[in-house]
Amino acid sequence: MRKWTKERILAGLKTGNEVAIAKALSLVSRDDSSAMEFMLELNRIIEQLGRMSKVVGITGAGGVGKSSLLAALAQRLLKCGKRVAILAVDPSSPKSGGALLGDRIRIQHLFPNANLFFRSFSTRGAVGGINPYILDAIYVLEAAGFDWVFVETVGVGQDEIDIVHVCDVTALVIAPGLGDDVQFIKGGIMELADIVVLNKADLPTVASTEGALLSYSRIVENPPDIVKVSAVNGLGISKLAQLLEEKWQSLRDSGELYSRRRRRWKFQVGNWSKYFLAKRLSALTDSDLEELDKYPPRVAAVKLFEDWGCRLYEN
Ligand SMILES: Nc1nc2c(ncn2[C@@H]2O[C@H](COP(=O)(O)OP(=O)(O)O)[C@@H](O)[C@H]2O)c(=O)[nH]1
Ligand SMILES: [Mg+2]
Repeated sequence: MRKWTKERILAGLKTGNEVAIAKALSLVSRDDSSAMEFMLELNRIIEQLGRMSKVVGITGAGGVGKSSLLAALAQRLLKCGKRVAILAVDPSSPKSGGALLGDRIRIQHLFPNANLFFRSFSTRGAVGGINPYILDAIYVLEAAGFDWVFVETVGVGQDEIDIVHVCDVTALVIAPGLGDDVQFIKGGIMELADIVVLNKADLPTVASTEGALLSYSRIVENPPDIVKVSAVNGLGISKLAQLLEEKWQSLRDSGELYSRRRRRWKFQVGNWSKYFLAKRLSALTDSDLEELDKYPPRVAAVKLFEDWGCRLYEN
């Protein structure tokens, strides 16, 4: 068997080879300088081949049907000849332990399919909601030429907000029977989402959730588009696909896509910086700190930064 050299991985990525994608993902997840060189190669591919994926965040409470919806949506897009990648983010809390399994199971029937890629990520080790490696995974998938990259996150606190900084377009999924007020108002995501997807429209109880949603959207300054779907019977799925496409195109045409991507870049730089700082701090030993323990904590912290060659105050 031929060895998967860096050159072979890059060549495979250009053609969307599945093994090459998996190898590239494990390469970028290495916490060393080889990952950085590889990121630069990815950047070159993205620029040379003019690759740009439509990156869509799918968020919402556990059980609203995000994974089922993504399976239906992926099926629809694959039928139109599109290449689709799904990244499922697992908040790795014991409470939502089943979420990951559900994510994979709901997409399983669409495999094998060379145009579909699925990977789950843990948020463990992340500083703030989004694991920085997920950001690099999006890079890999973009270089691999996927038309659509979906990022599914279970809405737990900060994740919901952070997803907005990671994706081009964000859709909030809600469903009847999960406590309407909580779903709409929590964390202000309703104001941040581009599209609100009301799933499980096949259930009779959808009417009251729809009513609550409409009256809530009237009091929001920039109300999102609302689309009613059913992941189980397919109602509204093609309309949702169309809406996502239109939303993305209109963001690109207005230039907003580029400002969002700029914000995303800045967010990612910040996220990585926090990661590196946390890593460096946790590597400090008691003897490293010995010299500093005569100072009050804030002064000690400033001195620590000075030791690292970073002056926080002018004088
Ligand atoms: N009736 C109905 N049930 C659905 C629909 N979509 C998902 N479900 C069910 O809702 C449950 C949670 O779905 P899942 O996709 O795992 O939700 P997630 O946690 O948001 O990813 C499962 O039992 C699904 O079968 C739908 O459109 N209608
Ligand atoms: Mg799920």
